[in-house]
Amino acid sequence: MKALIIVDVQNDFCPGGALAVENGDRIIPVINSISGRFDAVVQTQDWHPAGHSSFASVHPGKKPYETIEMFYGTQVLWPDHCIQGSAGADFHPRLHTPATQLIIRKGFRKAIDSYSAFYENDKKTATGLTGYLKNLGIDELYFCGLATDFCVKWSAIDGIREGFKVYVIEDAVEGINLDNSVAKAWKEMEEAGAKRVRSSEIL
Ligand code: VGL
Ligand code: ZN
Repeated sequence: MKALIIVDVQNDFCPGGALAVENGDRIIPVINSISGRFDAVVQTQDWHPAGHSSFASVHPGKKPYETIEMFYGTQVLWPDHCIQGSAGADFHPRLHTPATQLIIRKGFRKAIDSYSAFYENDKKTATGLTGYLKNLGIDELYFCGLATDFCVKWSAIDGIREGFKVYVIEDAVEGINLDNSVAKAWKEMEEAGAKRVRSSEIL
């Protein structure tokens, strides 16, 4: 059984948003055209409290896209984005969501960022998504959404670690691309065992 995991298709990651991914909204009609073809559809929602530790604004002297060492490793610092309850945290209005069964919110603990749909960035604190999918008998995951080089990549690699067969839909993802990170992300995902597919190959 197949699940579609729609990662962070939120206003702040789309053009005009606080952490806009170039052409981030281009993928929305592609996702809308396939979301009815899965046994389950899950969305993730980046959901930060104000003053979250991943925001450059809370680290004196730091600017967005610089990095900092956190207790769990190196963290890229971001502009303030996807603040709980804000319009920027809402799903993009053109994303059709009737097939969505479950919304996994992440990044709501102030001291730790969370890119993956499965684990926070400490790689220990689970979201519960593995249990949900396994209980439904899902064994194949198809990833789409934003951003290729952060939340999609971490989710896809964790999906493989959790024992699923993982596909990443290349025309239904877009990346932030810091220092060639989109090309690096594809390499890491494919080396981990993810398969790159196009939306037209999904029946
Ligand atoms: C994301 C940076 C910060 C993402 C979320 O959805 O890829 N990137 N928060
Ligand atoms: Zn975030």
